[in-house]
Amino acid sequence: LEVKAAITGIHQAFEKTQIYLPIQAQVTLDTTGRMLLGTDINAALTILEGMGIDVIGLNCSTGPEHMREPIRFLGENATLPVSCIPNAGLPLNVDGQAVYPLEPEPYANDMYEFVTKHNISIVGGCCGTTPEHLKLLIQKLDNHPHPKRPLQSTPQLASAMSAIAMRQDPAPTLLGERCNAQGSRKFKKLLLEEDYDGILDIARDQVAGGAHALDISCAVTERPDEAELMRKVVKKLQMGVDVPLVIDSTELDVIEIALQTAPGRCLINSTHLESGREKADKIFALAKKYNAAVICLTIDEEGMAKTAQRKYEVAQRIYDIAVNDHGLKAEDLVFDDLTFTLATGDAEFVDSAKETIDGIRLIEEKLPGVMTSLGVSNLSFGFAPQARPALNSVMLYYCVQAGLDMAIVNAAHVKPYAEIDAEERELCEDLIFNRREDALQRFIQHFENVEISSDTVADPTEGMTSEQKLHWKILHRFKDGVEADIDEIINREPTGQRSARHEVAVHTLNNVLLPAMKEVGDKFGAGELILPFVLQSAEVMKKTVAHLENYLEKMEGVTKGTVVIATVYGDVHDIGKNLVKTILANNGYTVVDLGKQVPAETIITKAVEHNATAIGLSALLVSTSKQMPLIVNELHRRKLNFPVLIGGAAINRRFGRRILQTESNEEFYESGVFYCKDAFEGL
Ligand code: B12
Repeated sequence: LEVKAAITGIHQAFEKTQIYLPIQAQVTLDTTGRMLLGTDINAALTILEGMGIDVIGLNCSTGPEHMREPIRFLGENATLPVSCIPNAGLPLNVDGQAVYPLEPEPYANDMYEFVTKHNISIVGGCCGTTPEHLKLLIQKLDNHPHPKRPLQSTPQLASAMSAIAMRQDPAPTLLGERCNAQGSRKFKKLLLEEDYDGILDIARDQVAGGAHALDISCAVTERPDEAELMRKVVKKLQMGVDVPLVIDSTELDVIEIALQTAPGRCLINSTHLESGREKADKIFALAKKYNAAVICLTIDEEGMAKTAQRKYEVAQRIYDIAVNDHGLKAEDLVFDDLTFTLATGDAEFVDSAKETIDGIRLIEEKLPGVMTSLGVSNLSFGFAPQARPALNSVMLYYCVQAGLDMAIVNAAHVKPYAEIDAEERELCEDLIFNRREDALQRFIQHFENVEISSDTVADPTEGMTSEQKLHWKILHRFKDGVEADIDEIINREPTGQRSARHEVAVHTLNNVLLPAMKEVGDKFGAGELILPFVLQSAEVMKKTVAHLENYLEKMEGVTKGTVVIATVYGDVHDIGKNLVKTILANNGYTVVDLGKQVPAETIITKAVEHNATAIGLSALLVSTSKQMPLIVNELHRRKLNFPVLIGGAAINRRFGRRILQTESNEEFYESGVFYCKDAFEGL
C-alpha cells in the first residue's frame, strides 16, 4: 500500500509541476522471497505493474543469491523492464559492524546471469557493493543489448499477500457474495453494529468455502457514511483474508476510498451506461489511477440489454470507452451481461436465459481478452427454495460451457450439476432454453412435490458395501460414519493381526479412497462440480484418512533418516503430502513437514539445516510443478546432494526423468529425482 501511495503521490507531483520522469518502483524481499508484511513477488507485480510506472524490480535486503527466484519470475512475467540492485550478500555481524561478504567476482557473475538468462534490463549495487563490484559488472556486460520483454501478462487480481488468476482453470472464478449489505441480513446487522470482527468471520467462512475473491458492499439506508464504513471494512479484511476484494458500490467516493485503502489489486463492481458515459468515464479513470479491473454491466440509455446481440453491442461501446479513451487493457474488463428471473413467465423474458448464455459467448468471441461474470442466482429469484439450486446449477454449467469466467454464487444455493438427476436436469434445460411451451408449468409442478428436508429421504448408501459407502461419501461430501465404514472393512476378516490389518488399510487407501478423490477431480475438471464441493470432499477424505492411519503399521524408536517434505510454492493441495508424511513416519523416518505453498528457498534452507536424507516435493497443479525443476537446478547449482522424491497429480515418471537434466543441459542432478506414483513408492 505504501508503494501504491508513493506512486500516486508522484503522479500528482507530475501533474502539478508538469515535469514527467520515469518511475522505477522496487521492492525488497527477505530471504523467503516475501516483503516485510508478507507480499510475494507475484502480488507485488500484479499490484504495481498497472500503476503507471516504467520499471519494476528488486533492491537491497539480500544479495543476488536470494533474488534468483523472484528475478526469474519478474524476468518471465513482467511486461515492463526489470531492475535488480542487490546487496553484496547478506550482511554478517562482525564485531558490531555490518560486513557484506560477497566479492566483486561472484556478484558480477550472478548479475551477468540475471541479465543474460532472465532478461533483466537495469542492474546495479546496493549496500556493501563497491566501485569494484560495478566496474567488473560493467566490463562483463559490455553493451549487452536491451532484452525483449513479454508483451502480455496473465490477468490477475491480488490481496495484500498473493495474486490469483482472474481466469481460473477450470472456470469459474468464484466471487463470494455474503459481505454485501443488500444481499446478506447478517452482514448488514454486523455493519450497523460496526462489529468488524464478526464481518471478518463472514469473510473467512467464504474463503474457507472456496471463494476466490470477496464482493464488499456497505450501502445501507440507515447510515449516511458508506465511504467510512467501506474504508473500515476494507482495512479489516485486507489484514485478515488472503483473497482480492471486489469493491461494490454505486458511489465514486466510496470506490475511491476503498481503492486507496486496499493494498491489493481490486475489481470494481460495477459500471454501465445507463445515464450515458459520464459516470463510466469517472470509474475508468479511477481504475486506471489505482490499477483496478472493472465489472461492466450491459446497460445503456435504453436500459438493460436483453438480447445477445444488444448485450454485445453495449459491451462493445463500453469496451471502446475503456480501452480507446482511457487506455485500459481488454483484460481489465469483466462483462456481466445480466440474467433475469424466469419465475414470472413474462413473454419478454422467456428467452432471457438463453440470450444471456449466447451473450456470454458473443462477448468472449468478439472482444478478445475481456472476461465475463454473472450473478447466476437472479435467474431463479421468486421460485420455491427447493427449485432454485438445480436451476442455478444448470444455468451455471451452460454459462461456463459458453465461456463464463467468473460467477457470483453461494455454494449453498447450488446443487452440484453432477448430482441433479436426469429428469430435473431436463426440466431445468427446458426452462432455460425455452424448449417447450409448458416448461415453466412443468418445472413448478415438479418442484412443488419435492421435499426440502432430507429427513424423510431414505439413506442413499443403504445396501452398499462399506467400500461403496466410502466412495459415495467422498464423492457426495458426507462425513458421517466414515470411521465405522473403515472399521468394518478392516475388521471384516477377524485375523486380528496388525500386519494383516495394515495390508487391508493400504488396499483401502489405494483402491477405494484415492479413486474416489480422483473421480471428484475428474468431475471438477469437467465442470460438473464447483470448487466449494471439492473442498468438502477433501474434508471427508481427510477425516477418512485420519482414521485409516490408526491401522497402518508404525515403527517406533528408530530413525532411518530425515525427509524434509513440502507442497511446493503456489500450491495448496496437501492431502497427498500429509499421507506421504504419515507413511514415511510410520516406517521409521523422521519427517520434517514444511506445510504447503512453501518457497523453494525455504525448502533448500531447511534441508540443509536438518541435514536431510532426502527432500520430498508434492505438486498437483501443472503451473506449480514448475517449482520442481527450479528446486533441482538450485540444488545442483549450490552443489547440494539431496535425493529428491516428487509426486502429485500434475506430474509423471517422464517429468521426473526430464527434470533430472539440469538447466545447463549437459549435466544431470546426480543425487537423483525420483517420481513416486504414491506414498508407498516414496517409501
Ligand atoms: C482435493 C482437491 C482440491 C482441494 C485441496 C484440499 C487440500 N487440502 O489438499 C481444493 C478444493 C482446496 C483444491 C483447490 C484447487 N484445485 Co484441486 N484438486 C483436488 C483433487 C480433487 C484431489 C487431490 C487429492 O487430494 N487427491 C488425493 C491425494 C491423496 O492424492 P495426491 O495428492 O495425488 O497424492 C498421492 C500421490 O500423487 C503421491 N504423492 C503426492 N505428492 C507426493 C509427494 C511425495 C514426496 C511422494 C513420495 C508422493 C506423493 O502420493 C499420494 C498418496 O498416494 C484433484 C484431482 C486429482 N485428480 O488429483 C484436484 C486438482 C489437482 N485441482 C485442480 C485445480 C485446478 C485446483 C484449483 C486451481 C481450482 C481453483 N480454480 O481454485 C485450486 C488450487 C489452488 C492452489 N493454488 O493450489 C486441478 C489441477 C489441474 C491442473 N492441470 O493443474 C485438479 C487435477 C482437478 C481437475 N481435474 O481439474 N483442490
